[in-house]
Amino acid sequence: MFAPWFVAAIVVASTIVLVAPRVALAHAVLVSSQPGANSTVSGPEVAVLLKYNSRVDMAHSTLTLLAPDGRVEKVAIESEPEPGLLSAKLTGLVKGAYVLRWQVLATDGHITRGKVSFQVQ
Ligand SMILES: [Cu+2]
Repeated sequence: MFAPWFVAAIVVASTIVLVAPRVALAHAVLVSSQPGANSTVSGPEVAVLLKYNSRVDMAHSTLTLLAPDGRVEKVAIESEPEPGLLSAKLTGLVKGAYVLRWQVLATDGHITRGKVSFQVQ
């Protein structure tokens, strides 16, 4: 049969193959948000909090807001209260459907994008 060192080498190699892709996939995924996806909030001021599963680079992350009238405007990221949490403030929102689009750079160098749709009543 196989020598113990050979079996050990196979185990180590398999472990590396199984673990490596997970490390490579450690880019930022949105865990939760405020406003929540498809939620209804009150305007005209809406506080935004985006929580990611990993640390993000605030300076290389962007937010844009698609308004009910079709206008798209850039939203300034105010702060990162804790690693992986971005905060911003939306002002002057009228009643209607909005889409907040986000793009963040994770510390693994990967950019991820997504959107949060919500209604202002
Ligand atoms: Cu990644």
